[in-house]
Amino acid sequence: MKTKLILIAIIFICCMSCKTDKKQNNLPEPEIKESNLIEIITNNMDFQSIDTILSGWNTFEYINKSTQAHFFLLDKYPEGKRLKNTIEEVWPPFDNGMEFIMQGKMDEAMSEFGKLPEWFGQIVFTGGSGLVSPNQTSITTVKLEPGLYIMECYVKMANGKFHTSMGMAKELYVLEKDSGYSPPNADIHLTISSTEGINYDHEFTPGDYIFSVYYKDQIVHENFVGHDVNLVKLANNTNLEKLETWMNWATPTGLMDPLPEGVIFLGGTNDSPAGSTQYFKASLESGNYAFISEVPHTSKKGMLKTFTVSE
Ligand SMILES: [Cu+2]
Repeated sequence: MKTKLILIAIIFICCMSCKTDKKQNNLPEPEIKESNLIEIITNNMDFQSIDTILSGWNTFEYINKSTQAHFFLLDKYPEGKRLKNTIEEVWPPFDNGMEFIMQGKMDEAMSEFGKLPEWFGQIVFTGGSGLVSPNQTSITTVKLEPGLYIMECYVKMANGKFHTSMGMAKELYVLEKDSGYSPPNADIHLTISSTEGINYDHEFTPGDYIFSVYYKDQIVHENFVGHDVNLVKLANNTNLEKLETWMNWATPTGLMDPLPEGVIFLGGTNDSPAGSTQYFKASLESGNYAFISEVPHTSKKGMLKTFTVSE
């Protein structure tokens, strides 16, 4: 059972790829991006971006022009697997499993997740943005090894369907050639770990900041995904318990439209391996904010940290 859960988790995180045919000549011609800023636009349930980038440090500007919240997560695929394999082998168990979760049939859901292919466990979740609310933009810097990645968003629509199945899954080729870029200089250093939660040492005043996020460790949480960091602007009356419950996709209304009330997601850094560091930019104004992970029981785990920005 445990193995099945882990498998599910992995699948979930990634959600999409390919066929065993390894013919490199089937790959699209590289479209090399020399600029350090890679634009990704979501108009509805899509990722509009270039298909091929250099390896090493890359900075992504993710512009959400849609009416729903999204993120992008970069899943490094095992050799020979592509989006087609995910559509055929990974999406059906996830879609069926989610339907069972919504019906309260957890045993049946687990049994569906147990049908995930063995290679799902070899996917490496390599970072990306945190959640981004409608009309918000996030800037995230990530270090990427060469290989084939699937860029995905597994937020759910109001009917429980994953955005991946609606078109938010895209192949991204990372070439051997290194971008030569260095990571930015961070103003605020965050660490996240399964035992200590999210930590930082800084007083916040209004302004523009670059945050670094160091993943001291990484584990598979109860909902089968790893921890990440999302920056959230809170209203005066935001119900934090509702936000905490919403952040767990494996609940019937978790990570699903509509967003909890009084919450604006401003990006962050997505699930990535132990020892990795990602960066994100954000502008803070006076008011209340939180850092929160997309896992269950964030307050108990130290992965829900509220803070106030004051003049
Ligand atoms: Cu989405």
